[in-house]
Amino acid sequence: METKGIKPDTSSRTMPKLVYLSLGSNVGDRETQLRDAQARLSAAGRVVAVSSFYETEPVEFTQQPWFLNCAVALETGKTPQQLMTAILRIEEEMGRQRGQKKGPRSIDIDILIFEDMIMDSNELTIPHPAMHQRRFVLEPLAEIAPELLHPIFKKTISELRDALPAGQAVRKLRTTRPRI
Ligand code: PH2
Ligand code: MG
Ligand code: MG
Repeated sequence: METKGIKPDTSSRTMPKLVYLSLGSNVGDRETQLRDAQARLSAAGRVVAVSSFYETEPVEFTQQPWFLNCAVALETGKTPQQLMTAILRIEEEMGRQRGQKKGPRSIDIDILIFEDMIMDSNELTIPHPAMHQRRFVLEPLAEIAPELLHPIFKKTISELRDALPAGQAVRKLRTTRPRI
């Protein structure tokens, strides 16, 4: 077969991937911790979009303080496993204590979507298995990526957000933060 002028793509291993993350905090100075996590994530790639901060009602484990949540778009050359390792390190460096499952935490960084990848291993499930049920995820994410397609449900983030049942209070914070 003739492949005139078309070179095989040998750069794919290092091509940056577009990844969406959810950040949350409900212990300590939540706003400072979200900003600190965003800054630390720049070491793992290029932060290309950041949502507003949202004050959110705790869900799933409800007997805990309200969270501050946001969404981040990150361009990274890392694999999902490498990114997860970097995230666990950031959480640890920021003093996260692991106690009650889904309970209070100074910082939580979750991988929501990694390009259009679908994977399910012991350590990592992508897309995040609960993201489509969580207003605290979909509302911030819809602010930076309303048309992004969920690779399994083939629905956009704003469609998933609009399909949520009523409940799960989420309030956008007045933005007083300096632009990064
Ligand atoms: N994280 C959880 C469980 N519940 N609720 C809100 N509002 N925000 C969170 O980030 C959150 C939660 C487990 O990671
Ligand atoms: Mg989480
Ligand atoms: Mg987590």
